[in-house]
Amino acid sequence: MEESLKKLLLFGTFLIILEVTHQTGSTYYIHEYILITHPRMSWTEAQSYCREQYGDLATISDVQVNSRIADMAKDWEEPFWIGLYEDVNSWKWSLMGEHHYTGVVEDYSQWQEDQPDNAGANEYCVSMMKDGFWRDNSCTFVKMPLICFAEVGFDQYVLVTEQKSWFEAQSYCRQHHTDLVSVRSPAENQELRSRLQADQAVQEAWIGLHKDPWKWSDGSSSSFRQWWPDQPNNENNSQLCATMHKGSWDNWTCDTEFSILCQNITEVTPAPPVEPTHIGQAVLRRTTVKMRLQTSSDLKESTIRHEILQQLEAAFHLQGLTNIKLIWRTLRPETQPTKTDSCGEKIKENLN
Ligand SMILES: [Ca+2]
Ligand SMILES: [Ca+2]
Repeated sequence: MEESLKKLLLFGTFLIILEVTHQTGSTYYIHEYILITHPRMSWTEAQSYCREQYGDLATISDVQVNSRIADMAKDWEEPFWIGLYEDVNSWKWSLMGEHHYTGVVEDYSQWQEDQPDNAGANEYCVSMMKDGFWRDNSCTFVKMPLICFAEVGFDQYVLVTEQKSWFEAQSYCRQHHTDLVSVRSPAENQELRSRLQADQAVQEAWIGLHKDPWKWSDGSSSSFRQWWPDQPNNENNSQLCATMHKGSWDNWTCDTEFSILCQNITEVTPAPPVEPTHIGQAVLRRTTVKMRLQTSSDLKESTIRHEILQQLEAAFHLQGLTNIKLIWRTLRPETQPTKTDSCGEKIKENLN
């Protein structure tokens, strides 16, 4: 790496721009990534800075872009913020449909104290315990019974005692009933709690609450991730923002001050080709015209020659040709071929 670029990395504001284009029809997008090494900022400050100065914090949407950015920043030893963050308030019910939630307490919840804690940074699905309180659990590693909701049938709550992961539970309920159960009110929570307490074998069961944890600052839906093997670990339940370092990602407390990676996306729509007009062609073309002038004036006089050009230009203006330039061109005097040139003599010799 050049010395000057190293200095820029250490003391300067930004590093380098990387361009990637995506084409849709004739429109394409130029993606620029800008690494700001100084000053260092919290993730929230970084987001504001990038939105003011460029477009947003960077979204890294595939392995090629990730490698190019890693390569661009290979001499920068510190982690830098990217646009990925964990949206802690993105809980939603598996069962969709507005009519199902009309007239109920908005965002009703019954979390156990200290929950949700996202232990191990992989708890994105929710269960109800025998005492009626909720906690977040791993959607894939933890298996337990489940409660389905049945829109039609004898009983709208169906306790299934088979041990399933949350995703298996969701599939089961959607296949055999309507969906995993939504808990919309204290009365409904109380009813479900009594169902759990009625079954001695059941300690805890999945309900329909879950979340898509990681989101991009620019709203992009890319699911590409490049975490280090032991990340994201959500140390102390406080690491909600993502950095990149040596090509892989880690989650950190968002208040930590790091360098930042911004992006700027420019939409380019090429203008349609313009058909040249007659006037345009005349302007662009240089034309030599031979003219026979009948005059008693001396055409070797420069004032006379200038006056003739002025009169010709005035005539063109009347025809609508305004952007033209006329100049005299000096021609070499024409020479008359002689009858005894070398070519003629050769022909004569051959004939003899
Ligand atoms: Ca938990
Ligand atoms: Ca971490």
